[in-house]
Order: sequence, then C-alpha cells, then structure tokens
Amino acid sequence: MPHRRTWFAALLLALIASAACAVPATPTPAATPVPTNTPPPTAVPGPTATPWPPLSGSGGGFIAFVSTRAGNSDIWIMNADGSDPRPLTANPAQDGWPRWSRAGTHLVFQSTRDGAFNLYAGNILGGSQVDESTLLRLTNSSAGHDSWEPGWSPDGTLVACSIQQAAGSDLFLISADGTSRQQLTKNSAIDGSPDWSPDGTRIVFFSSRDGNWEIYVIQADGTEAQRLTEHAARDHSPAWSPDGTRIAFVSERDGNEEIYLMDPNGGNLQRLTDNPAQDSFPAWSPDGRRIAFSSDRDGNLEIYVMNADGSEQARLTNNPADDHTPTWRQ
Ligand SMILES: [Ca+2]
Ligand SMILES: [Ca+2]
Ligand SMILES: [Ca+2]
Ligand SMILES: [Ca+2]
Repeated sequence: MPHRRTWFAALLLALIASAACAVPATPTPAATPVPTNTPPPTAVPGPTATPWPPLSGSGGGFIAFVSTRAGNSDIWIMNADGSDPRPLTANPAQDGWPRWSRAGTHLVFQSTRDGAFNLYAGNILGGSQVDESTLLRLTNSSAGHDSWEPGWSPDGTLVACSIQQAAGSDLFLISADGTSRQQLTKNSAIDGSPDWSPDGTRIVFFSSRDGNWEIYVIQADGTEAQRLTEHAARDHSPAWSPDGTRIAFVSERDGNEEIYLMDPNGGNLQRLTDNPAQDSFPAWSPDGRRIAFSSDRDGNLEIYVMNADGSEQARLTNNPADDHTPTWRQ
C-alpha cells in the first residue's frame, strides 16, 4: 500500500522526532546538536495586520487539510461539504499541519520551505492561493531542531508547538508575531501535537515520557502535568472540543488507529470509529457537533466527517493522493 506507506512516513515526520525504536521503518532526523533556535532577528508585522476577506461557501464552514494531489504535501481548502477543493499553497516544500485560529482569520502551518520544518502564519485572499510574500515565519529552526504541530491559543496571541531537541521534543509557546518564545516542557521524551482548551487555561498534548504515547494535560504555563490515558498502545493527536467538555484523540488500543472521546479528566471513554483502516487526525467543527478526520478505509487517505457521537460517517474527498490532517473553521 504505497499511499499508506507514504502517508505514514509523512505522519511520523510530523509527529515524532526520534521514534526509530518504536517504529523501525521511520526515517529518523539526525540528532546532531545544532545551535538553539532563535526568533527571527527582525520584528515583522503580525498576521493581525492583514485581515482576510470573507470566504463564500456552501454552508457549514471550511475545512483546510493536507493533500499530495499536486505531487507533494500542500495545504488545501474546501467547503465543509467537500465541494470546491483548491490549493492554498503550491510549493515544492512539505507543507503540513494546518490550524485555523479560533476567529478563523489566520492559518498557521509547518513547512520545509526554508530547509528545516518551521512554522508559518498564512494569509489567504478569498480562499485562493496563499500570497507567499505575506507569509509570516514564526520560528527559526534548523535541521535537528525542527518546529512542528502548531496550535493557536484561543485569543490568537500565541502558537503552541513541538520543537525537536537533542533528545525527543519539547513544547513551546511562540508569540503570534514570532518575536518571542517560552519553553513549556523539558524532558528527553517526545512531547507533541499541543491543543488548547477553549478557555485558554490548559493545553492537551501527547508524550512518551512514561514509556509509550499517552495523552497529558498541562496548565498553559507548563505546570501541573496530568496524564489522561494509561494504555500500552499509542495514544495521540488530542483535540479539545469547542465547549471544553470532551477531548477527541487517536488510540491504537483496539488494534489499529481509531478515534475516541474522553472527558478532560480522562474518564467517560467513548470509541467513535470501528474500522480496520487508519482513522486519525480528529478535528472538531466550530459548533462542536461534528468531527472531521482522515482515514484510508477506502484505499487511500481521504477526509471524512461524522457526528460527534460517531454516527453518519461520510467521505468528503475522493482522490488517489493522500488527504489528511483537517482543520475546520466557520
Ligand atoms: Ca508543498
Ligand atoms: Ca498509551
Ligand atoms: Ca481504524
Ligand atoms: Ca485521497
């Protein structure tokens, strides 16, 4: 299954820095120590300086996602019913992990367009292709210290992310103009895919600090780490519901990747998918009623949507390329 293999390699590049022991087939970035990342030397206007024109769509909002249909990973957008897909980036680099700001006015994503993975805040013009000249680079990472998996704070002033370290990766907060950063976690494990609680007080993420991938929550200042899952299988890709009452995540505890829900204290576990394929990357609709996700149940990775109770699972894309990592805005 070449698409699955290609996607899985891309996923691992995005999710992990040095998990070669857990997944032997994973190409592992060199762990060579390099100078610590520093913010861009000159302050540039923040993304708030350029408001986006309103998009016109067919209702239900818009889903941005990653697709390789143009030959490499780019950010695409479509109406939330799957209509009118079009590319937002067209760059030979690996563009991935798009995330809308809460207000839906800004998009942040990771890209190798300057070498190592760095984070960029993008502007779109009426839903058309990103004007590269308006991209704001938020990090200054070099090879071995790649920046991954950004997530906006609810007020749009900060971006949480995972930055590769000499051993593992740690969580950082980057100011939305890229001029400052704060380290949230510090250990030799992998800490990744941070997502904020809607009230901005907490951050949910996954970590290998206790021996396998589990879901944790910390206060937004990095204190009071609390583990929410405890299972030998991998648990990852948490996404906090818009009303704050549930956390969607991916677990392999039933033999392959499925999407689950739990309360923010780890209780009330509910399985939403039941399919031998990979079901991953849950993304809530802004109204909290639906969850977009990616699955290869129909032969290659496509974007799907379901109600938040797991019912009415429907495919939104139908393309031989890999389509994954959705993010939803109104
Ligand atoms: Ca690209
Ligand atoms: Ca686990
Ligand atoms: Ca599955
Ligand atoms: Ca596809």
